[in-house]
Amino acid sequence: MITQRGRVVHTACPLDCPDSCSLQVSLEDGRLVAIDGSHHNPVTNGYICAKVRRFGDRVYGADRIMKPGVRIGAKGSGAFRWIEWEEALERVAEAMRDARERFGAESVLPFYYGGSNGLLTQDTVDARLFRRFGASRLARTLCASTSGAANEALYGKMPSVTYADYAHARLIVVWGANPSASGIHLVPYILEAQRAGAVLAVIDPRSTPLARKADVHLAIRPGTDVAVALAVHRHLFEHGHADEAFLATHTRGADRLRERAREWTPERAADVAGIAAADIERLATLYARLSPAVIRCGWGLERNRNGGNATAAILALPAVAGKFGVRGGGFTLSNSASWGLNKTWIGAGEASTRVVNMNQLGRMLTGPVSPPVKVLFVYNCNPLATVPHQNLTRRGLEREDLTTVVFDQVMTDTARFADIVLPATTFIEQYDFARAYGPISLQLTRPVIDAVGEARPNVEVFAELEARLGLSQDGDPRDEVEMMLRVLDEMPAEISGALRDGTPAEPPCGTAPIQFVDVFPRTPDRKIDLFPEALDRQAPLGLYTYQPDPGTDRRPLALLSPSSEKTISSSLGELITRPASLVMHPDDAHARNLREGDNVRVFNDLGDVRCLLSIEPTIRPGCVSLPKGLWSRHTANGSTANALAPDTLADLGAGACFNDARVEVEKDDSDAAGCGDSGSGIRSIPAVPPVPNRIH
Ligand SMILES: Nc1nc2c(c(=O)[nH]1)N[C@H]1C(S)=C(S)[C@@H](COP(=O)(O)OP(=O)(O)OC[C@H]3O[C@@H](n4cnc5c(=O)[nH]c(N)nc54)[C@H](O)[C@@H]3O)O[C@H]1N2
Ligand SMILES: Nc1nc2c(c(=O)[nH]1)N[C@H]1C(S)=C(S)[C@@H](COP(=O)(O)OP(=O)(O)OC[C@H]3O[C@@H](n4cnc5c(=O)[nH]c(N)nc54)[C@H](O)[C@@H]3O)O[C@H]1N2
Ligand code: SF4
Ligand SMILES: [Mo]
Repeated sequence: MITQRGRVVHTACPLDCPDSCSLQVSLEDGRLVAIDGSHHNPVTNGYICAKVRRFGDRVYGADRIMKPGVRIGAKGSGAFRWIEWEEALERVAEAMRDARERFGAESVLPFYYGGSNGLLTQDTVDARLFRRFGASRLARTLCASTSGAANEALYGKMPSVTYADYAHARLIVVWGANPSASGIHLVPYILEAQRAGAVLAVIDPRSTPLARKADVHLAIRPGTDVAVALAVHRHLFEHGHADEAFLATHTRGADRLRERAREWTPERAADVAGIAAADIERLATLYARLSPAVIRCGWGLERNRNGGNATAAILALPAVAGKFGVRGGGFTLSNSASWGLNKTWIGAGEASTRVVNMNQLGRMLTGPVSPPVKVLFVYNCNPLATVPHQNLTRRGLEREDLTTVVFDQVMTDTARFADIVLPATTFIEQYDFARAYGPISLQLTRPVIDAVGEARPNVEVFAELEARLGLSQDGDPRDEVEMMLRVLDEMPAEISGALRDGTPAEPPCGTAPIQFVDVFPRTPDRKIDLFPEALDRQAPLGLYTYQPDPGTDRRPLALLSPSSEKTISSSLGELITRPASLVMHPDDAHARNLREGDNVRVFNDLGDVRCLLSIEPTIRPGCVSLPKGLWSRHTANGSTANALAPDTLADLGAGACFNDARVEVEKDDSDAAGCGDSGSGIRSIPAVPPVPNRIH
């Protein structure tokens, strides 16, 4: 027993959220009774989001998987016979051996993403196992792949401005991010700066809480950011606001960027983006005039065909305008690379096997591919809820000749399709390292309660499988504690020393680096590459170009599916009891004769979603929105936004294009309307009177 009666213990949150809060957990008789923020991490400042305050409802909830199971009903029915770990692991090992024998080791596909964003629960023993086995490799492109490619090419992922430094800015530009839901600890620093006179600009098709507080809100058409950013560049170059001395000393490729920006007059960009030219000029003028100026570049804008170009054009702005070198100036994207930690030591070199793009899982499972996928091993991920083209993914998961293993904490939509389910521990039952990607912090998280049911940590399950498959080697860390210590040992001593002592660790760049004072581009020549040739060749039309709206299936409305305050991706979705509502602008509702609370069908050629309607002026006309991370139980037909998202790939980094979904909406008069019985065996949610379901 780790715990005793009535204690408060400290740990951290490793979920896929930029903030990585420090937590204090109250325990009684070894049970979690409350969870809240602590002051260990100054950015957490004693408070956390409402969803993790409810984390106990996941840990002890009705959806928790308590024991390994083997499927007894139809695929997707969620009916299992509960078995012992011994039998479950042997079945998994046998399926992997059998697939290797008959189709080659690449017929096994590990599938994992953001469930456990920590350094221990991913890319350690799991990677070692699948590399040694020779499984197909996964291109982890579901998120941040597109923006990461741009950041890597321009800046070599130079560390970003951290949250606290926003208080020093005179101009804050929040571009395609909604921190009020997706990184709440940034918000107080923005408000503090505003109180001190800073100007706030927000570029977002939705009127997010910060957009409503902003001095300038550009409610652009989704996917048009590159045009707007280039118009700002044009203004800087043509009105003498480009920092020519900085450009000459610290950058390459400025002339080519200048050339590409030339054609983007404010009028042309405004026409493409569906806003007023004067608003673009206002943004450009403010950006030229005010310093320190910081841009919070989010992930909303990367999720479309222009995402790579857009991110590159936005990230290039502080270089052209000369915004670096002062506290509160520069840009923020992801800070996950700030620690410079790698996993070259895990005991298995990078394999050279086939690479599968995770955004096209459905194609991979249903298409003619060689070898076919015979074993799909899902962990840290809920692909049926989170990857594009849901109907194709579902069809793949229904394949009778596919063995699907799902290793998760709760009975997710994907787990219901498993042939074998394995119960996983949560972050309060296991060790991990929580690395923030907004602020710069790294914390050791530790088991504060005993594992619930028969749940086991990733590290132990993958090590067990290795042993069964004859892939263990002498000296391999085997159990969780050994592996945790090994991760510590492989860190620079200053970092691991602090973590061992339970004090905050600092990376070499410090926790609040000033760009171009404390940190510099990590490109080979330490210059910013404003026109990376490789990217110019990679992007279908070249770098700093705009591809018009594909009008997927010629549908008129752009469907966004941004993060909501209720879930982290689909994690904790089991705790949402209300049916989902589509948010639509009053003009669009009026044009379709739709009313608040109507049952609607949102559709395109890929699928349809039957849900409720919420009419709100908080979204620009021509756009509609459903929350990211819904479960099948939240809609009347079991489909979510992902059923409408194309599995095409973004211009850079082969990233997902969730926000390229184009849809039409009509009133739903079918029998299924208003009831949560999805036909996929999910318990039904009766139609409830609609409430405005604000998802900001
Ligand atoms: N509560 C909560 N927090 C989370 C998450 C969560 O699911 N829930 N997810 C975490 C993860 S995995 C990530 S990656 C981050 C993502 O966090 P964010 O960077 O905030 O990304 P999104 O929530 O996808 O979208 C942000 C905003 O982009 C807008 N947007 C959509 N398309 C466009 C466009 O083309 N241009 C512009 N300018 N704006 C656009 C949306 O309206 C939305 O308000 O949040 C993390 N934090
Ligand atoms: N429509 C739409 N879809 C999107 C997006 C969007 O903007 N729109 N955004 C995308 C983004 S930003 C992201 S990051 C992806 C995320 O997509 P996913 O990686 O699928 O993330 P989650 O939905 O959080 O699912 C993670 C699962 O891992 C499980 N898990 C957590 N910890 C552990 C552990 O220690 N061990 C094991 N075995 N399992 C664990 C959780 O219970 C959860 O079921 O979704 C993407 N999907
Ligand atoms: S999800 Fe984000 S805000 Fe919530 S506790 Fe975890 S790190 Fe903090
Ligand atoms: Mo993400």
